[in-house]
Amino acid sequence: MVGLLSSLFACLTAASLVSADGLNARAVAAGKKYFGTAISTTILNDASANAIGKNFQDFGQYTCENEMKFDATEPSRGSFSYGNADKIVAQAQANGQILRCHALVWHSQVPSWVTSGGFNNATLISIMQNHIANVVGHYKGKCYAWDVVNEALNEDGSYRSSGSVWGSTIGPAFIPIAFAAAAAADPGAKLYYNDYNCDKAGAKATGAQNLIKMVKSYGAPIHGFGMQGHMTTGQVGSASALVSNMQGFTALGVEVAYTELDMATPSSNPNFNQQATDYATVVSACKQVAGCVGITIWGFTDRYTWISNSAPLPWDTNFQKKAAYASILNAWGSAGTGSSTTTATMTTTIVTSSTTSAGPAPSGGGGCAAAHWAQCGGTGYTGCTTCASPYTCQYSNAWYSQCL
Ligand code: 9MR
Repeated sequence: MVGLLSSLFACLTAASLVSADGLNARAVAAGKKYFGTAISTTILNDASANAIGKNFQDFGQYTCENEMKFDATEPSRGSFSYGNADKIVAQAQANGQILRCHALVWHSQVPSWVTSGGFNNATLISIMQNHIANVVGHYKGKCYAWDVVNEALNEDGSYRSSGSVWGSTIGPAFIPIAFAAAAAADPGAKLYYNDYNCDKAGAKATGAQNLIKMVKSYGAPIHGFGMQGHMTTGQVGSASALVSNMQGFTALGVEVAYTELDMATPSSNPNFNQQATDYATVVSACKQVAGCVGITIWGFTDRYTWISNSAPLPWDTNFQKKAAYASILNAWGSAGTGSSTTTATMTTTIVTSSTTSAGPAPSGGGGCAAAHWAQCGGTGYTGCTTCASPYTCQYSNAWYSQCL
């Protein structure tokens, strides 16, 4: 009888551990903040897809695929529209998922009233600042991070001008102006520059590092670099190349994240085993870099990928897990016995993280002073917890306190 009961107990224990396992649970067990996904109105309206997207064990973080972009949030001048994004934010908050908010200033998905308005430099700056103040203000306290500026570089690392109303009208100065505006609207959000083809060292990654230095030289805060990670199966190469590239950014004092990871392979002739290997390489690289805070995949099912004729995601078009799922899981490492506790704690802290009032005292090293705007506390943070005079360390959310 005792043997039967202990077997039953062992089964129940195993079952509860299994149910608490998943891509996000493993990422958190490996010391990361999240494993997440882009989510869209299309997903929310598809019950089968949404059931997968709502699973916190797999996805601890959401990025709106299109719903927070300029054309969605300010379709006509001064008229703001948040309905679709708000639905995604509400689902994230109900499930305890962190939000990466995307994207404030981008040359694409800008409404024609901006691109064809013939605005001069000063007017376009004020339009940009007003947009940022409104959108960031609307989501204040809810976004772990904002992609403030997206894809401002050419492939050779120079600043994009052609095809960008911002670059061609204002010049590269729009970038620090945008970061300063975002900081003013939500001092607690991590402010990111986000771009593609910056996964390995090269001209564009160097350009992104120069951009980060440039923003800092203007006195504006920048906290993170988003490597979008739109990759191609069979062309990812070694984890060590990805690691050393990330270290080039973290050496500048910013965190990094893979913000839009997918692994293209033709749906007519896919190589899912290589794809699984390549996903694992990216996970392994992020795992090796303390400043890599998490990974977001750009959707999770091949049914709704943005890439035509491709099967780049870990779930197939019928919502079945592909080889990539297990390889990502394994690359994070074992779930550990603490995984269910860890995720439950995260849920609680996320839901209550919208306050900007005084919160728990940040923990970390003493005997040093963080500069104005710098981080001074938060989960996993180990740097200075006091601020240079006259600034004080102000709690923003569970992951972030800042010298203000
Ligand atoms: O996935 C997005 C797709 O639905 C849109 O049609 C497209 C418009 O340009 O944007 C896609 O998302 C992009 C992201 O916002 C920025 N990096 C590149 C992504 C893929 O194009």
